[in-house]
Amino acid sequence: MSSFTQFKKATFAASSALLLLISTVTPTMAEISTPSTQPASAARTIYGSQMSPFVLKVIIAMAEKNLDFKLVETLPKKILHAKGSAMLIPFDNASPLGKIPAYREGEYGQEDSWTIADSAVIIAYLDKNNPEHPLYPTNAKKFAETLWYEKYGDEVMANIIHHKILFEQKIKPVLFKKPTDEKILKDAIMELPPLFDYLDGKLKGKKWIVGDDFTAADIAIGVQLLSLKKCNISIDEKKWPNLVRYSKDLFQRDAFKKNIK
Ligand SMILES: N[C@@H](CCC(=O)N[C@@H](CS)C(=O)NCC(=O)O)C(=O)O
Repeated sequence: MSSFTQFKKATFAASSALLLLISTVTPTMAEISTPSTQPASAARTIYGSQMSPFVLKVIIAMAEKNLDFKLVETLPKKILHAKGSAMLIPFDNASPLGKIPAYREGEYGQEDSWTIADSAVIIAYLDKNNPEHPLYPTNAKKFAETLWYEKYGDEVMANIIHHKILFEQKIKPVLFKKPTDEKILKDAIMELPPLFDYLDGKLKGKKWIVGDDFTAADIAIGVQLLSLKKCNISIDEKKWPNLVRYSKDLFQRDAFKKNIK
């Protein structure tokens, strides 16, 4: 490993540790910088909170690609408004829908500053602009499969795991100081087996979800599996052995390990 790569890894590790600390101390807003080796025009900023699996997707993708970034800690516009908190102007400027994550390159207010939103779009851009450690295959069919499984993670899995399970068990009590609705939680857990059946079947004989290469799809599925782990929901190895093996392999990757609290 080159000393440059080691330096980048070290700065990322330091930023992750800081980020962890700050998100524990103040869940609303903070700004953390990683010492960057890049010109100011290329400085990367992510707006969001690690509580969000979509933000985590981008953070993990950047770790996989050894890219430096600065996280500006913020909740989505809707939640800030509900809590009577102000929205950061640069975040407002970067996120047309007020959702997290949003991404900026360059400094807010500078002429060459550029923004884009949505985790899948941000990762696709980063991958195209930084070809080392690719997250999207060049083969057309594998590329399409990556897009499909990324969508499956972001939409099908997130609709149950993020919007119902993680929200009821973690987000609602912490952010809104409201009790978990146990019926919603229980019903959502009952919705998981068909998802596990599908993924387990697709993983048979494969290392990663589209084959031998780790892709953005594994990150999208992985962050949802990570949410289940945070909620102490385990996957039955007897019923879904391929999915359990895959989860273990995912969580062993450095980029995931750094973000498992
Ligand atoms: N498809 C988007 C989804 C982002 C998203 O829904 N983020 C949530 C936080 S986990 C959010 O900002 N919700 C606020 C809202 O829906 O207004 C992505 O992948 O970035």
